[in-house]
Amino acid sequence: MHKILFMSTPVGALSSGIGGGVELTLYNLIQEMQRRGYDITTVAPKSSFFNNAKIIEIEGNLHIPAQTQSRDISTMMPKNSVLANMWEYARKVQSEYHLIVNFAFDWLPFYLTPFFSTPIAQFISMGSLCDSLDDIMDQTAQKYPDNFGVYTKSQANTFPFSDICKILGSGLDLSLYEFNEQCEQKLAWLGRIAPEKALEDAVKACDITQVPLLIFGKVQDEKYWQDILTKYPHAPIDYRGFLSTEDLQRELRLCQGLLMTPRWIEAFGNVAIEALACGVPVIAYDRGGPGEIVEDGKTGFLVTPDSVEELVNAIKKLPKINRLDCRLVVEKEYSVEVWGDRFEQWFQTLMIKPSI
Ligand code: HBI
Repeated sequence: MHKILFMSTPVGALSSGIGGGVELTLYNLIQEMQRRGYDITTVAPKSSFFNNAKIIEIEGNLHIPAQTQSRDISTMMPKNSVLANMWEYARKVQSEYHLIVNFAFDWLPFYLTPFFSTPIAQFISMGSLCDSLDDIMDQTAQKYPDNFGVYTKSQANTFPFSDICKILGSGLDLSLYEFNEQCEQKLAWLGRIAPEKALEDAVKACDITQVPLLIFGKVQDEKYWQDILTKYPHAPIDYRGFLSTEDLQRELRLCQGLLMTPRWIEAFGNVAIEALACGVPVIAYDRGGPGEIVEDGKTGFLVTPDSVEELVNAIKKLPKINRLDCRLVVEKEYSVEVWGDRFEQWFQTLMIKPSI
């Protein structure tokens, strides 16, 4: 039985929503690899929880989300760092595992990699954000060129080691998402409510069109959220909170379309395939992962980044999209089976072969 150790992000407990897309990626990958007969253990900050998963909860102080810092920031370690404690645990138990997989977008795991005897696969969950992190990632990639996996080519292209990255895409357990042919006259926005996700553009577009906007996700930056409410007091918005996948898709599938307004190079944009899985077309800024996922005119519309005017024009064209095409594309490209094959092949090339 192959035993693999997943090392989570240090910014928040799993299922808190603070970890954003990497939480969904971790959950789906654990389920899919367990289904394929792998023994998966996940190391994560205390209070982490996932259904049907073995979680080792580690004490310690959370790390600052990298996207809130400037590019030239020096690497900082909080007192009693949960990340340092997670990797101290990994060091102790490493000989029990055939592979370790790092999901943290932080300096320490990359620096520690050569000190470990068990191979470490590096899954990079965002585009380049910080010079010191780019530097240690590049140094590690030069030593272990087969060990770097990313979501998309546009994400890989933000790093100096883009040519050695394995492009793995993403996947969903489609049985959790119900296709809906009919829809109501309302739009959705889904994600961490923080400046890099530019929710304000979606709210402005709905203020102009007066099409109701359902907002799903965790408020990560309270001041940013309050500023939006103050600036657009008459926008038809309805904040639905951070919902479970089951509750989210029940409301999302009734929407006419999803607006994706990333200000940064979104590494993938799991929310895009969650919407498409429900038959909901996606209107997205043509940058990063969404630019590779949305097929313009077929599963939604790609618009000039940061153009609210083009968002408004695309909203009017949504009825032209055949909602079944959205579901069919996800079944073909983004099922956990297709995605799981890519991850399993990558892991197989890296892991210690278990002794017979
Ligand atoms: N910031 N420092 C740090 N470490 C992470 O692992 C991290 C992060 N910010 C965001 C984040 N992970 C996830 O939300 C994304 O990887 C999706």
